[in-house]
Amino acid sequence: MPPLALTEGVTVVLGTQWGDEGKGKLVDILAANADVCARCAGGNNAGHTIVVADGKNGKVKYDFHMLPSGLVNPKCIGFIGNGVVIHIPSFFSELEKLEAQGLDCADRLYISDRAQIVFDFHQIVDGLKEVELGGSSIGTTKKGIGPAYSSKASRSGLRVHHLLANDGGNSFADKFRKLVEGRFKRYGHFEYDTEAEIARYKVLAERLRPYVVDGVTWIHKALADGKRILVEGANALMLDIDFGTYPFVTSSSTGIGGVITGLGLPPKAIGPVIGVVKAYTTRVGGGPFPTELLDNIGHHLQEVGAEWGVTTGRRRRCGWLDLVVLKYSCAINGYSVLNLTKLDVLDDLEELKIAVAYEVDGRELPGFPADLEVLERVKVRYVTMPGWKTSVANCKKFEELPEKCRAYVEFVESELGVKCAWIGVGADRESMIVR
Ligand code: 2SA
Ligand code: GDP
Ligand code: MG
Repeated sequence: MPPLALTEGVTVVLGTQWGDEGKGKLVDILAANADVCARCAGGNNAGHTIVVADGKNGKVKYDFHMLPSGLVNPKCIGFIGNGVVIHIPSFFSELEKLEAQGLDCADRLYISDRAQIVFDFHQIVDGLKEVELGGSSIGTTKKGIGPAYSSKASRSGLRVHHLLANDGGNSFADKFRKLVEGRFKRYGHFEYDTEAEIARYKVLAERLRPYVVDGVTWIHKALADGKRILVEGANALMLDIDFGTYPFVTSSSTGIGGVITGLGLPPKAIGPVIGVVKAYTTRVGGGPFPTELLDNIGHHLQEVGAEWGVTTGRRRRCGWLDLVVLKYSCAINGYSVLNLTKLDVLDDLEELKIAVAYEVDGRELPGFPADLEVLERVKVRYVTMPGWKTSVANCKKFEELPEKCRAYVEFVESELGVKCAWIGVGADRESMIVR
């Protein structure tokens, strides 16, 4: 596949580590050749920043949370699949903010009728659960993601089609009251005006109606019409509900499985799967992080990489690149190619370490362990490589990168057995080496 020419069918972009690898930027670049950009999982916990030239020697920065980042491209249609949990007021405020920045996208956005709704009470419960967990809290974004997926899994959640039922909102109101009542029983009577919410959602339903489609029919028509569909993963594999560092994970399937269930696509429809790898590692929120750097180097990566959460503004924890994580991620998601990002952030470092194995009691582990108690005890084995100590920001071709920098990239490629087809050397759209 020539790296920038999307073929007809489905191309997938997924996060390989703990998120914020720069998926949004790649999605934006690929969306220039996509007809549809789809979200399949997560909600407005995600944060994707895109930086583009404004045509007047300046830059515009767009932040996406629930809407697909491909919308920056005026011809690309946005689709929110059934696997997404949608907080409707936030959907409209995100849309309004983008429109205020001059991005007209309201008339090219569709939402699956099977998507689950996140309500304000889910967000309240998210906060209450975190308080209950005390010192072992997850560090969620408090966007109600976990509680909304809990409602879904316990079969009491409300979906978009429930909100739009043709009975004057009566069946929605009944189900909604039961759902809230259940939360009161579990968490005590928190401040929440159920009847006022029902009235608010009656109005929101009519605002939302024009965007809603039968999601399965819609995506299959797009496929049958030969459209190029780009799927934008949210969060990343190490935050996956099954494969991540459970319970320090989000509540959706963030890997390739979530693409299939979150859009209603058969496996045979899936084309290239692109893994986005940050040249070091970051994680936001609680949970284990074997290569975390709590010293000056960690601080340097945080500052130079501007590692702040796009949704919550929280400081992201930083550490060395971890090939144990990446091999695990490659095995599960089966990446066809990789996009290595933020290589420029490593420019000034004297030397660089890359984790190549985990050992417990002197024995190498065969893979990434499921048990966090084991993970807490691992001794990380590193290889050390010399830094290149020069800026790569203006490099346009792989050959222009300093030799030591190329050696870093080639080591990652040879260990993972997957090519880095794109290499990010800056936040702008143009700062991307294509091989
Ligand atoms: P949640 O809110 O239930 O999904 O949180 C559960 C864990 O998942 C992590 N998580 C994230 N990690 C990285 N980036 C995310 N998006 C934002 C961003 C995060 C932000 O792009 O910067 O602004 O803080 C994201 N969303 C969820 C979360 O930290 C918990 O560890
Ligand atoms: P996502 O959640 O994977 O889409 O990533 P985020 O947008 O949350 O975080 C990635 C951040 O890094 C954003 O602020 C991007 O603008 C920025 N970024 C992306 N690629 C590069 C790169 O190659 N170099 C630098 N310096 N910044 C980048
Ligand atoms: Mg992000």
